[in-house]
Amino acid sequence: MEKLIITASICGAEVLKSHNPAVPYTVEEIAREAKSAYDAGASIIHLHVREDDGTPTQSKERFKVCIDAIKKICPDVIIQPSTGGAVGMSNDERLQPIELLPEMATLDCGTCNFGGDEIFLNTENTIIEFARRMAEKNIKPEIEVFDKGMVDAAKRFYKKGILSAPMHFDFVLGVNGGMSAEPRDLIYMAESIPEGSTWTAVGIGKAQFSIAAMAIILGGHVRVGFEDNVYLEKGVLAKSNGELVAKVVRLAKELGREIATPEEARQILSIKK
Ligand code: KMH
Ligand code: ZN
Repeated sequence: MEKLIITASICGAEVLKSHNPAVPYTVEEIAREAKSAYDAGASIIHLHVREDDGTPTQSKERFKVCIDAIKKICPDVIIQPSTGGAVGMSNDERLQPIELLPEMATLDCGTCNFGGDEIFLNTENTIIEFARRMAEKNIKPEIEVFDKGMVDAAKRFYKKGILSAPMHFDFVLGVNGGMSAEPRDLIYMAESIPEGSTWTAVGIGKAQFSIAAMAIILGGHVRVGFEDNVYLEKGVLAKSNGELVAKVVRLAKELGREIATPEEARQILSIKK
């Protein structure tokens, strides 16, 4: 089986220090968390950034400072900025980090209820605009899907030439308003994508490590991190993103998957620098 790519979602836009004091806000904290994940075996950092007080921002300047700080201590890691940002941000706000020409960025492929009155809005025109802007800049999209219909949307965009092969999907399972995180859900998603595509999976909250184990067995890749889950095990907060990544590395070892380096991840994902 292919080596396992581990993505660390170190920060997110919604999770707070009140959920786990190790959630990073400042540039130094973000760099520290990226390094802990990288040292533990992550080859991709899925990156959101914050103001020092924890407010989520998509500011190009803030992204640049954070990316530079991460690159200084993890020179070969793949940085994947979010273009999802936080609920309620405008498209222009959300797109700012792609101006920095990262190797990858997320492309959210549909709208999702996040609970209460919160709607993570991604109209078809938004998705098309984001996909085109990324393609112009040769940025590999990680197609984030919260539901099966979003996989079908990506396939339609591919047929229209808006997305190109090989596509790389991120199945985000267990989001409030999205698909659940049962074994059958992951199998259904993995069997729904076009041949030749790659995929990673993330289980939100308590589904983090069951989804990780299933992804390892099924030949997919894994995302873990504070954006998605702050616990190492029931009732025990993780002290760092590195602890979450290290747990995936242990699972992979037990299940016979080797861990991909950033360079190997680039090859697996067909990322051309
Ligand atoms: N924070 C969510 C509204 C992404 O990074 O592309 C969107 C999100 C998805 O996290
Ligand atoms: Zn994100």
